[in-house]
Amino acid sequence: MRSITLLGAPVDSGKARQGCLMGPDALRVAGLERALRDLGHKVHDHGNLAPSPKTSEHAIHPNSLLKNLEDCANWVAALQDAAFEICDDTRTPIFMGGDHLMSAGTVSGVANYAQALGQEQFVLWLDAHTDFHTLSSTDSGNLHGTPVAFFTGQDGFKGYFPTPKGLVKPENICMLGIRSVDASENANITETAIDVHDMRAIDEGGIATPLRNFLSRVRAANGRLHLSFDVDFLDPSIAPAVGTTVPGGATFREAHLVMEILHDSDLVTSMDIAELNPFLDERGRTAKLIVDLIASLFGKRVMDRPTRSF
Ligand code: 5AB
Ligand code: MN
Ligand code: MN
Ligand code: MN
Repeated sequence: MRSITLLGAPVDSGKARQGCLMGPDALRVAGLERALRDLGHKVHDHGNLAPSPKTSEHAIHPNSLLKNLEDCANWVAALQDAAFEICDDTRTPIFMGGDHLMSAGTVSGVANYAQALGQEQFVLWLDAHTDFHTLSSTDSGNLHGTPVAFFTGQDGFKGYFPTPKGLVKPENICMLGIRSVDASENANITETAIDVHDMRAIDEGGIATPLRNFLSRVRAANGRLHLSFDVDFLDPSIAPAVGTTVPGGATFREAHLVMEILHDSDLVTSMDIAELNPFLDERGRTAKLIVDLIASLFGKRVMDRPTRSF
């Protein structure tokens, strides 16, 4: 049994297309709290967070394409403090997004907490995209494409975004599901030790092996593990409620398998659900699938026995 805290992060500033602000409520309506309680967990919903108040002055960035820079910075400020505050050894926070800009705040916040405990922070990044743009490299100006660069401490955020209070080492990050990487992101990310598994690799070798290898590293380091789940990790045929659909994503079973293995590992200490845009959903099916995947992560299984013990 776990104590789970839900926190809504209705971030909608990280891109032009609106709708992710309804994400937390769609997850509530789809029965997230109920599904977790039915599995025997204690759940407390903290409602939705708001961004930090606007300040009268903010810096203008030379990249004129950047969208909603000040709003994004205010969200990151609020989320990194809220994530740090909500962290607790006995509770597992689920941050309900919101677009993926949210993770610049949630991950730096949980990493700050890990640092306070003297533990290493690890991140499992499930996404079609690497989200490794800096404020200068993005050519869409959509800041939901920047969180990983932010929380790994890449240059160029200083003076525009708040200073990250916690950082994650690139070698502590594993990405699965990747299938859309911009040229500049590709050039920058290959310079780092981030462990990127694209869909080509997953097609050939399966999704379980790289995940298990990563989890062994987390366990060996006695690390804390944050799961950042971008809904576009999933194939758009099963999860249409995202703005940035990319064909060739994770299947229903691949996604459940990831969650089941994570559950058996008992290593996940916090998670994000990002990019759910209920305005684009079909009768709530994406929100319901996400609730079902979270239920797998928290112990729902086909038969009442672990498939493989860790
Ligand atoms: B998401 C793209 N690389 O920078 C860009 O959905 C897409 O949080 C970013 O992963 C996608 O605009 C951000 C083309
Ligand atoms: Mn993303
Ligand atoms: Mn994505
Ligand atoms: Mn997206």
